[in-house]
Amino acid sequence: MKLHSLLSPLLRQSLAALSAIALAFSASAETKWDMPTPYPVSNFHTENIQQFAADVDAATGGRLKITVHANGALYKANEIKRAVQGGQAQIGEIIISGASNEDPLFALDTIPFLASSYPQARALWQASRAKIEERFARQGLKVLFSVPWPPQGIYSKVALNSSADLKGVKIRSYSPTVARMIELMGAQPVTVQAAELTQALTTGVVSANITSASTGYDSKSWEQLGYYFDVQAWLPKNVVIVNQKQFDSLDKATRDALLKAGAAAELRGWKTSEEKTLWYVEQLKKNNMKVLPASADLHKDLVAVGDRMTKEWLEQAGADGQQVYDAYRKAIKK
Ligand code: PCA
Repeated sequence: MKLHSLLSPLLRQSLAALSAIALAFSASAETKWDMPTPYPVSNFHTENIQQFAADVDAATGGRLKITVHANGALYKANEIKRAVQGGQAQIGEIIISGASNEDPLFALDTIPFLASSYPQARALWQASRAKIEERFARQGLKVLFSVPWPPQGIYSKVALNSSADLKGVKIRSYSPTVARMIELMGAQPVTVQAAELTQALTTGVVSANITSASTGYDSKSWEQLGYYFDVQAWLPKNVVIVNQKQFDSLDKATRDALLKAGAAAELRGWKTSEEKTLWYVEQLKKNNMKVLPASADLHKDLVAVGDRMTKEWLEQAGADGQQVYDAYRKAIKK
């Protein structure tokens, strides 16, 4: 009796120690990833990514927890790629053409009128995906999925009849490829990330913008700009990239869960992007923006800029570029 009462606290202690060890084990089996993204919480890309993170959580029984840091809060839009490459963040979202000064393949989806509808954008992604993945892989990055923005147009304070009306105007750009286009229109590009757009417009750093109805809506562009020219010139894509070493350090079941959730996010994202396009344009109208198609002259000017950029691109992108371009042309028979 005496012995029992002496042993039982000891037993209890060792049991407690054992369960502490078990807890430590299960805690170490849980992996936490930070995911910086550039766009606002309510943007459809961000919502899609939140769903992706929830899917990964559910499929791994909580063993891989991805925390999404939207709106450039953890890393600014132009820092995210490097953060994922360096492993400071394990996973992140970027716009592909934001890195177009690193590789011509990253510029392809931002050439005016090369692929300017959803079916064409799909064909372009199919034709270019393998090569784009290979370029990211050279940088230690694995592509999980890619989703397009709605077609791109021009926001302006004044009515535009042709690109001559933009001569010398400071236009906001989000990538080197967009900056090149702005230059070729005779205007002045100023790089401003989406998170800083409202401020740049309010302070007059820029007085026009090139983006989608989606970002115009997110940043309430009607407060500064009266016109949206729904040019529909290209559909740039975001891509979700993972640090390859971090990916490889996961067990097979977790890697499979990530790939599966990524594939689902890609399908869902393309669908939402296309379905919400008209809704976004409607919101601009509801907020009293003048939403207009490009005039014949403006359209003609931009087609000429696109043709020139395509030529320049083919010269820079070499044999790989030509192959991708030919495959795309064949797919759309154009
Ligand atoms: N929105 C993003 C990129 C393209 C788009 O439609 C932006 O304006 O930064």
